[in-house]
Amino acid sequence: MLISVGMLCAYSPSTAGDISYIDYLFLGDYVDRGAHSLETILLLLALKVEHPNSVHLIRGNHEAEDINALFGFRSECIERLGEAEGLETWQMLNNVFNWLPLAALIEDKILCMHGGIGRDIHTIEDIARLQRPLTMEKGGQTLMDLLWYVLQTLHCSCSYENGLFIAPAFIS
Ligand SMILES: [Mn+2]
Repeated sequence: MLISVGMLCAYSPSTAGDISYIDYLFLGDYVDRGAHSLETILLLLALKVEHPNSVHLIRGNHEAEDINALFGFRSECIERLGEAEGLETWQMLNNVFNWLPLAALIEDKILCMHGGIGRDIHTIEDIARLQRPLTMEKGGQTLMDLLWYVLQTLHCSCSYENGLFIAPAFIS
C-alpha cells in the first residue's frame, strides 16, 4: 500500500476531490513501494509546494535512509539517474524525510501516525517535543513507535483512547 488518504472536509459532488476544497493527509511510505518511488515522492512534494495548506505529508518507516537503502529506493535513484546524481538525489530526499512531521492531529480529535503510540507516548507533547530534522538514531523509542509500532490486538484500523481516535496508517 502506497498511501492512505483522508478527506477532512464535507464536500458536495461538484467539489469532490478538488484540492481547493479538500485537505489531503498522506500517512507515509512514499518510497519502496514499486518501481516509481521517484515520481511518487516528487509529485507529492510538488503538490505540497503548490498547496501547502491542503496537502499534508507525515513520515512513514520507509522515509529513513537505512530502510530505503535496503528496500529499493536507493537502487531506483541510481538506476534512473546514474551513480553520482542518483546518490545525490537519494541523499537530498532523505534529508527532506528527516524534516517530515511525525503525526497529525485533526480538530483535536483524531491522532494520525504511520505506526502507533507504543508504550512511551502518553501525551501529544511527547510527540511535539521531538525536534526535526530527526534521524532514526536521534529519535529513540518514541520515533520508533510512531513509525513502526503495530497494535497486535486491534480488529479495525482505529481505536479510541482518552478522548482521541488513534488512526495509524497500519501498513508496513
Ligand atoms: Mn510502513
